[in-house]
Amino acid sequence: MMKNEAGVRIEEMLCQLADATRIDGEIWRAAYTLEDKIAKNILREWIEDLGLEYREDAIGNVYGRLPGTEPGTILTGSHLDTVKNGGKYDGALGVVTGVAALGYLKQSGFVPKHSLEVGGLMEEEGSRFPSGCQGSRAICGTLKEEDLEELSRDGVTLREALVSAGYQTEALKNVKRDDIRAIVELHIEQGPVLESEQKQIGIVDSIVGIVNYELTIQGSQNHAGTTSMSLRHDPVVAAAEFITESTRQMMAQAPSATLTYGAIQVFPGMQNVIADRVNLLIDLRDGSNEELLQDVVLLKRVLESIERKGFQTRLRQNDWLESVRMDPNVIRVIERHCEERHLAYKHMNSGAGHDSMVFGKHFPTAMIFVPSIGGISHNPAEATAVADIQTGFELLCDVLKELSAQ
Ligand code: HGY
Ligand code: MN
Ligand code: MN
Ligand code: MN
Repeated sequence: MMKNEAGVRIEEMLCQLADATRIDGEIWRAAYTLEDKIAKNILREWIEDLGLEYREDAIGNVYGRLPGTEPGTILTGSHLDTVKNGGKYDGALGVVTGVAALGYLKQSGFVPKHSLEVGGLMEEEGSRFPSGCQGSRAICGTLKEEDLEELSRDGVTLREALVSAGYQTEALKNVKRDDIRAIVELHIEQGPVLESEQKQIGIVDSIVGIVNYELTIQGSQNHAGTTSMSLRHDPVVAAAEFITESTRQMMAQAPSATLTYGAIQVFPGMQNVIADRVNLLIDLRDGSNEELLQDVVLLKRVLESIERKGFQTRLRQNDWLESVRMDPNVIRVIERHCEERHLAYKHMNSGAGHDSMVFGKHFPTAMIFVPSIGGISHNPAEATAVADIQTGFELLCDVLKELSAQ
């Protein structure tokens, strides 16, 4: 057998998926777009070629299934969507490795007691709409009928996007699962810890809490040349002050928090116009829900200081995902197989969000991380060594076999 045969094949599959879904040279597989459809067609071909059962649900999650002899399902996989100008591995590695693992187990004659399934999940990133994890929320039954209207961006609601992509929104209630016994999601670490400590595997103990806001700071639109500096009400200056002051205070008072202003829009957006308003997208995270609540208080205090200077503001919460601990039994299974394979592994917390943070509230769930080269993610330069992919694949096969027999 060729060295790292599965790892090499998985890397090829990831390249195929990325190459087929590039727009203007960048990977951006947003939910319910042509790129999403292309990715699903490729996935379907792989799944069927491996002799697994293919299925798609009404929110657009796709599944490959290796049927078991008894009821109940062990789910692996991850998300199929990517951020704008994203990489090949975030999400896709878990999906593709899951397909490869189930294909390998089937070919080796393994018949699971409880069915094994790999899922390619919808819209984890918020790639299209203001909040993420729509596929996993629907599986858990927490995506509500009204969310289909409430979630909208650029004038398109989630329902409209679903309908235009050919999905039957009335079947949404059938997406909820009650057959899942355990979930294991394999993912790239997206940080530098495993590489710098020369570990092959990360076992995730918990995932951070995340709050996402959209903030509008309203100023007074006017002429750039005739309005003196002391008389203008420039929301761009207020936004700059808000960003620097909140960042400074957060670093000083909440060292474990991460605060990101990933998108700034200025309206109407011309060099000779003092802006009418500025929109900011805010991502705030912390290890525990208590800490996150305190961080929000800090953020709102800084915002009040901007309001006192005469700016009206509107803070809209797009998402609140609580931090969650992974399941101790699934963790133990992963750990035992790491020991058996003599792998260098490490328990760690995830600063990135995952479908597993939604699943973790409903099903026994845990995650396997593999190293990210240079700790880079949400970037086209994202990469993981083939040898590490191979290790992740082998460990995932072991873990799925054991979980399916429990
Ligand atoms: O935003 C996140 O942490 C993840 O990559 N969805
Ligand atoms: Mn991501
Ligand atoms: Mn991801
Ligand atoms: Mn003029």
